[in-house]
Amino acid sequence: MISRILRGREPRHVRSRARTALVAATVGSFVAAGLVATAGTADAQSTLGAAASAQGRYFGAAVANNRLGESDYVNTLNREFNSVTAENEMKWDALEPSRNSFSFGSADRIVDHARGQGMSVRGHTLVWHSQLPGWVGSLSGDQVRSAMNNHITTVMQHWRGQIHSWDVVNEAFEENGSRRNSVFQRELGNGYIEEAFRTARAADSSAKLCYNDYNTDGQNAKSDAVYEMVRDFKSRGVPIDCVGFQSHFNSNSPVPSDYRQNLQRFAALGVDVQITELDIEGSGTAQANSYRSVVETCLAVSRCTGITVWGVTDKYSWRSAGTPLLFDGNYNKKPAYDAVLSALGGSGGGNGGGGGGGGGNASCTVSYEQTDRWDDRFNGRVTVRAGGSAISGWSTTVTVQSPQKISATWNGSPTWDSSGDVMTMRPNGNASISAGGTTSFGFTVMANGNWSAPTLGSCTAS
Ligand code: 9MR
Repeated sequence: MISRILRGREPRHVRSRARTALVAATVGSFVAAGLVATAGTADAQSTLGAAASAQGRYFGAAVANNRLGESDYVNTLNREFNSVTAENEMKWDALEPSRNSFSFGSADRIVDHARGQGMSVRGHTLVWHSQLPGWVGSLSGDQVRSAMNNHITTVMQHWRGQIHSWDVVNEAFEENGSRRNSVFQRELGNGYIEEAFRTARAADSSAKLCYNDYNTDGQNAKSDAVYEMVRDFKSRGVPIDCVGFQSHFNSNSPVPSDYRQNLQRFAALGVDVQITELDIEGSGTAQANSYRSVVETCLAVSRCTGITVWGVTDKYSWRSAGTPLLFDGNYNKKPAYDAVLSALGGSGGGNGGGGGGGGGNASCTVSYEQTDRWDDRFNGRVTVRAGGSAISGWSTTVTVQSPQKISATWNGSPTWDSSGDVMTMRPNGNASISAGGTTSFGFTVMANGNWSAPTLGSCTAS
């Protein structure tokens, strides 16, 4: 199964793929950006995920476990998106309905589906006043503290290494910038947010830790208060890595004119910014233009690492009547879809049904995740995803940093440059991938003291 390539020190032992997969479920981490090293082809990409990936971003959707049996839903999700958020299944009421009794089944199904498709996962959300089971509200003082910390720790450890970013605290501020009067605020005081972030870092150090809120997209009293909190956290070394801007827009709450400046001022504090729950009520050209401006905003802010839309189809949106998403109720691409794809530098088949997207051009993208780690080495997996057309061959490069050495590979046929640091990987068997489909290969890196993630070159398809 494993083709061993002798480069530098040998691993003490090389595990089987099955064993590796098992271990990967419990350990492992995404790389620095919390997600992936990605690269596109020179050709325009024909899906949202591939086009975003070519820009170094992810493009995700909120999904509901109970829709995963609907083929149009799943096909659209699998084809277009490369990150998912559980719309409700990772909330406190779903995961811990009674004290210290956890129920992971529905959320596990979403995570398993995503990972099986080579998609990454955003975690939403650990500490929130809403969708909070009644038993939490009836606790007081240190009981709230221990319940909060136990919830964060148990949930994050359950998916340790599998979630690129977690919304650790959600919606903790009022519109005027004061703290929301939640059970956490009442019983624990201002320090609860800091405590939640510290607990989260200890539970899964591979996840990016985000604060997430709505109506913070432009500069206002609420976003000023969040900004001040993040500034304070960064100055005192409280672990925070990202701020999520939900970006639920409609005619009363349009895309703000200072959206970019606002995201930029947060990024300047040294955190990533993410657009986490995007939807824009409306239709036609007006809606398309608003979506375009959101994508352009993210692309203009180098630390804007990805966009998640709050659902796949208008049919199941929480604001269904406002038709706020990129696919209509029949999974047709809307003008907003075309605007987003083109703003991401992609091009596709224009409006149309849930077919395979555009095409003709062979293209692929690659993404990396660490799946395992030992004292002296780690395993990586690269997922190769075909664009909107089936491909019959692919290649990509994996570059490690000296003194790292790749000591084993599997599911691919490698060649090496003279330094031994750059591995070009090609298929070693059936090279075909269907449109939007994936394959993966793996390798072991002897760290030799350097634990940085390898970088990927662009994916070349034929
Ligand atoms: O989309 C979610 C909807 O299905 C739930 O009924 C609702 C319950 O509060 O939560 C919605 O998602 C919210 C998200 O978790 C946090 N930001 C606001 C979202 C829209 O209400």
